[in-house]
Amino acid sequence: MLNKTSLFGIIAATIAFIAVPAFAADTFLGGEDFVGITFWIVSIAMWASTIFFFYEGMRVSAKWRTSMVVAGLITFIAAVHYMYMRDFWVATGESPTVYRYIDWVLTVPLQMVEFFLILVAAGAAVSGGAFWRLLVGTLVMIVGGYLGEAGYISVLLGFIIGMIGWAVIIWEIFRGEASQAATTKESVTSAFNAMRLIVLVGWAIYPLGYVFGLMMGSVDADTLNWIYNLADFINKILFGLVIWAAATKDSAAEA
Ligand SMILES: *C/C=C(C)/C=C/C=C(C)/C=C/C1=C(C)CCCC1(C)C
Repeated sequence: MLNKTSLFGIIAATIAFIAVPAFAADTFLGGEDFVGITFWIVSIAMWASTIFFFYEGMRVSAKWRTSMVVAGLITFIAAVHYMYMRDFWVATGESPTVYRYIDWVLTVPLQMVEFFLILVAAGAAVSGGAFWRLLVGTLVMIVGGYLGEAGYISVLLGFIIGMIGWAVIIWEIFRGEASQAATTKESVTSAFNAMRLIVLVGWAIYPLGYVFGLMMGSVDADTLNWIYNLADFINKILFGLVIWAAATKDSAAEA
C-alpha cells in the first residue's frame, strides 16, 4: 500500500523528471530583460504551485480532491509551456504565440471543468448544456485570438471574434442557465461569485494585453507578454489558491 508521503514523492519526482531537461536552456537570461524575468518567475511559480496543489489535494475531503487535482493539472500544463515560452523569449525576444495558445486551449477548458466541479462539490445541480455552451465560447475566444495574433486574419477581426466568445461565457454565467445554479445554497453562491469575478475581472487582463500589445499601431511584444504573464499568474495560481481555500475551509467544517 502506498502511503501519502511515498505517493507525494512519486509525484514530485515525476515533475522533476519532466522539468529538469527543460532547464537545459542554451541561452541565459540577461538582467535587463524585464519581460524575460517575468517569464522565469511565472514558470517556477507554476511548478511550485503544481506540487502544492497535488500535495494539498491529498489532505482535503474526498469530494474536493478532483478539484485540487485539476487545479494542479492546470498549473502543470502551464509550467511545461512556460519553460518553452521562457526559452523562446530569452533566445529570440519574440512572442511565443504558438506555445501560449496551445497552453490556453488546454487550460481554459480545464478551468471550465473546474468551475463545474466546484459547483458540484458545493452541492449545486448543473446541467450538461450549460457546460457545453461555456466550452464553445472558450474555443471561439481562443481560436479567434490565435488567428489574429498569428496573422491568419487581421488583428481587429481576431479581437472581435475573441470578444464574442468571451461575451458568450459572460452571458451564460450571469444570465443563462448556469447562473441559476447559484441561488440554492450559500456555499454555492460564494463559489459561484468567485468564478464570476475571475471570468469578468481576471480574464479582462488578456484582452487588455491584446489591445496594448497588438492594436496600438505597431506590435509591442514586451507589453503583450508581461501583461499575459501577469494574467496567467492571477488566473491560474490565484485561481487554484481560491479553490484550495474553499476546499480547506469546507473540509475543516466537516471534520
Ligand atoms: C490560463 C489561461 C487563461 C485563463 C487564458 C484566458 C484567455 C483569455 C480570456 C483571452 C481572451 C481574448 C479576448 C477576450 C479577445 C482578444 C483575444 C484574447 C484571446 C486575448
